[in-house]
Amino acid sequence: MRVDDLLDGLRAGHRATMARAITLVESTAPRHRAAARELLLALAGDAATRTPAVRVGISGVPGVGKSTFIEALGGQLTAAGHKVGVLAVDPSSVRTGGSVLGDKTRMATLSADPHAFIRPSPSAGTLGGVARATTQAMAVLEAGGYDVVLVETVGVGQSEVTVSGMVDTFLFLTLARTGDQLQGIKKGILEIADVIAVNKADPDDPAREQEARVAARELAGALRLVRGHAEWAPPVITCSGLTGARVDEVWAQVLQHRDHLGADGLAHKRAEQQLDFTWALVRDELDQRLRHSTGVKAVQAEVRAALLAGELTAPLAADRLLAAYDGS
Ligand SMILES: Nc1nc2c(ncn2[C@@H]2O[C@H](COP(=O)(O)OP(=O)(O)OP(=O)(O)O)[C@@H](O)[C@H]2O)c(=O)[nH]1
Ligand SMILES: [Mg+2]
Repeated sequence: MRVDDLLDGLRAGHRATMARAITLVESTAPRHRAAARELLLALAGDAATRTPAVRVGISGVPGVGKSTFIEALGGQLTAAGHKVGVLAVDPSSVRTGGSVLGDKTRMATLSADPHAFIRPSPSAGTLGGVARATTQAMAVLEAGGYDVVLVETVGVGQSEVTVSGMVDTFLFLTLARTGDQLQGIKKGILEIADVIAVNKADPDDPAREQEARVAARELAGALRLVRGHAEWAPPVITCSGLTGARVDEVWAQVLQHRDHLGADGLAHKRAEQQLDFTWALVRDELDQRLRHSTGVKAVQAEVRAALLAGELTAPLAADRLLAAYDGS
C-alpha cells in the first residue's frame, strides 16, 4: 500500500488502514523504514494543526487492574464522545517474544467499541524498539482522530520510565496492602507519577474501601517527603476499575494535571520528549548497524574465542570490535 493511500485512509478514520499503518511503523524491516518515515513526516505536519491528544501512561504491578481500569475508563470516555486508542508497552514481550499486556480478551467491551482501538504490544525487539513503535503508533492514532491515547505498561523497572517519557500524564495504580504498601512501591515511581490511584476500592466492600482510603492517605504523606514542595503535588485517590467507581474522578485528576502543565508547558514537555526520543533513535540505529556490520561479523568469532581463552581482556576485545566496526 502506498503512503498516500495510508494517509487518506487514516485521515478518514478507517480502522483497517489504522491497523496497517501501525504495523508499518512497528516494522523493523529495512524495506519498511523509508515508507514509515514518509508516513510519520506527513503525520507530524498534520499534528501541528490539531489539538494534541491526551496521552496517558498507566502503570502498576501485574494484576493491579490496569486493563480492567482502562476498560472502564475507555468506556466512559467513548460514551462521552471521545475516540480512545489503547497501546501497550510490555517488557516481558521483549524477553519472551510473547505479548501479555493489551490482551484483548481482558478488554472485551472496549475492543468491541467502534470508538476505541486496542493494539497489543509489539512483540519484538528491545525496550527501546518497543517504545519507538509505541510512540509512532500514538502519532498514527492521533492522525486517525483518536483524541485520547492510553498506554498500559506493567510496573517492572525501566518500562515505566520509558513510558513516562512518551506521555503527558503518568498514572500509577497501586493496591492497599496495609503495612507494606510503601515498601512495595519503588521510590522512582513516586518521582515520576503525576496521579496515583489506589485501585480495587470496591464500593460493595466497605472494609476494603476503608483500607484503600487509609493507604491513599499514607501514600500522600510519603509523596510529600519524596517530592518536597514541587509545583505539582500528585493527587492520591481511590477507585475501583471493576465497578467503575471513581474512575471519572481519576480522569478529572489527569485533566487537572494537564491544565497545570498549560498549553506552553505541554508543548515544552513534548519537545523535550522528542529530543530524548531522537537520541533513543540514534542509539537504536547504531545498535542495528553494529549488529549488521560486516567488519564486526568478520572478527566476532575470533574475538570471542580469544576472550574465552583468556587471551584478551574485555576492554581489548571491545577495542577490537569497535575498530572492526569503524573500518567497515
Ligand atoms: N475487586 C476488584 N478486582 C479487580 C479490580 N480491577 C481488576 N480486578 C481484578 O484483578 C485481576 C487483574 O486485573 P487486570 O485488569 O487484568 O490487571 P492488570 O494490571 O492489567 O494485569 P497485567 O496486565 O497482567 O499486568 C482480574 O481478575 C480483575 O478482575 C477492582 O477494581 N476490584
Ligand atoms: Mg493488563
